[in-house]
Amino acid sequence: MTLRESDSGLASIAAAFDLPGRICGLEPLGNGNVNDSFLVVCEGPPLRRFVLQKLNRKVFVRPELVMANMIAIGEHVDGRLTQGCALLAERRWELPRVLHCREQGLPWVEREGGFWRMITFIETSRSFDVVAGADQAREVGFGLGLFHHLISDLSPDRLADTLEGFHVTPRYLEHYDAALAETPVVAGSDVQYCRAFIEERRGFASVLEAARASGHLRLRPIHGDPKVNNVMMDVASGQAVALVDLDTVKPGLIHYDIGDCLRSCCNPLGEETRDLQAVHFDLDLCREVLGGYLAAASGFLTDADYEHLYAAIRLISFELGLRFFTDHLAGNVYFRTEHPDHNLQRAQVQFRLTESIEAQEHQIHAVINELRSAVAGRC
Ligand code: GN1
Ligand code: MG
Repeated sequence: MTLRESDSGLASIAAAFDLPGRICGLEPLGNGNVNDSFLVVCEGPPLRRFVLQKLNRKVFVRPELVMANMIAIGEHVDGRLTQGCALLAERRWELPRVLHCREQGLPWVEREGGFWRMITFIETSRSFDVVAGADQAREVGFGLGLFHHLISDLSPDRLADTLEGFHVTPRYLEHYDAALAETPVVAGSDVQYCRAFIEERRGFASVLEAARASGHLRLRPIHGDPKVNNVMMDVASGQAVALVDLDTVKPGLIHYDIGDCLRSCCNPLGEETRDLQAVHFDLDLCREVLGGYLAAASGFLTDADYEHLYAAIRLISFELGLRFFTDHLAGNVYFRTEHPDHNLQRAQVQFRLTESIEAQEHQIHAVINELRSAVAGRC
């Protein structure tokens, strides 16, 4: 891998961090919708890889707090791992490490208004945009469960709320109403479908926030974005080895995470598909993801947590569709897009997925109850 001339600006930002060797490779990484990511390779032996990211300051208005959360989580998990964890007896588990800047010693670099950070790459691992099968689905669920388990004793007060309103569905409805009020009337059956879809589910949007307000569900530390491609899988064993993309770590409801993981894993066509009619929620994958999750996380789940699982799965799919559709109305200002109707297409994928979830409500409840009984039987 060689460093191209055009990357010299990037290379100088990368070189400001305390890397272990000369940079010999730098290329775009992944397909995030919000931040810019690059893979940085350092000369060896052995070759070492890192991830350079430019945080989107419109989304993360206090990026230094994002870094503080990331460091707090890392220190907490390190402490837990030092004490030993039975779930990790036969598996590797890592967190991306934050590198500091050589000169100021800060865990970030600011250049021309940009906020940059460098973290370690999880070696000999890879991620997938769609789940490849039952075993992998179980591993993704286990990875999220393990992540939650390892931070379940970290007080949410130790984390900053870096994205106020993130996953608070009624807030997204308010944004939607505001965007709609500003939008000239648009004809078009796709837009009409989305508008009608949202209207029919307005009342449901507050289900998790109402449970939080009444004390049924409580705030805990969450990942915030545990979609399938944020779970790194060991290349050799296929086991989950890390959750990455820790920008959205903050206090929240673990139901946001569980719902997000399931809406992502159980959509076999992926969130970018154009084949709207074929979008569906795969119940078998749901059983695997939730089974994997509970194998690691059942120890801290309450009855109320179980009782809100179905609502979480339905809500987070709906919410992501609502977010994409609102951004479409607002002129694609939040999510990165490749064509003008990209967010409209993504919204419809999530709404189709929500419909499929609703059509399988009884079966999903049955899976939850079956897994819950199995957990109770093991206790
Ligand atoms: C955004 O940028 P990325 O892909 O990691 C978004 C998530 C959405 C996701 C949908 C901070 O994540 O909430 O689920 O797109 N992140 C933020 O692909 O809004
Ligand atoms: Mg993310």
